[in-house]
Amino acid sequence: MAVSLLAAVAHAQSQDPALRASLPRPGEIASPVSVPLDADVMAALPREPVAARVDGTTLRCEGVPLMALLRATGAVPEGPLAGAHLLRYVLADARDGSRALFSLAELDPGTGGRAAYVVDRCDGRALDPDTGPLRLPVPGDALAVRGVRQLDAITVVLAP
Ligand SMILES: Nc1nc2c(c(=O)[nH]1)N[C@H]1C(S)=C(S)[C@@H](COP(=O)(O)O)O[C@H]1N2
Ligand SMILES: [Mo]
Repeated sequence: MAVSLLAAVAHAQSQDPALRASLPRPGEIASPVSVPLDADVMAALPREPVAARVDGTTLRCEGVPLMALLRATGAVPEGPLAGAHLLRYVLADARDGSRALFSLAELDPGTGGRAAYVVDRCDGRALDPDTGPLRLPVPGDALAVRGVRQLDAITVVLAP
């Protein structure tokens, strides 16, 4: 009885970073982590509508929340982030060499809560080859400078 209770508590603590006796340290976190962006991965995640302003016009897009993608691919653990996870950042690279950066703390609903999305459709159609096939709108940003078109790679890096 006591043993199974202890096991249950240990299991719960291992699932919830806020309850861990020691927070994740840099040495325990892989870096860099490359996040797969193939259609199979995208298709397995719940899709959401996204309205993003770009230079005065509003794009009506649909796709998957970046945080859900990061969690589903194992790049980021479930639950509120803590410890060295808050020292990690997400790099988004485009085919034209454009790049954008987001801290995990900025994206995590438990801290900054800034939503970013990986979308493959806007205004009712697949993105054209110059813009897509994937784009990364960030509706809360005042300017669309991080709204990377031609999204090519997502990498999660632990700050040195
Ligand atoms: N790959 C890539 N994405 C990019 C940029 C860029 O130069 N390259 N410019 C950004 C800026 S500054 C703006 S305002 C918007 C413009 O998006 P639009 O071409 O759909 O109008 O794309 C953003 N995403
Ligand atoms: Mo811009």
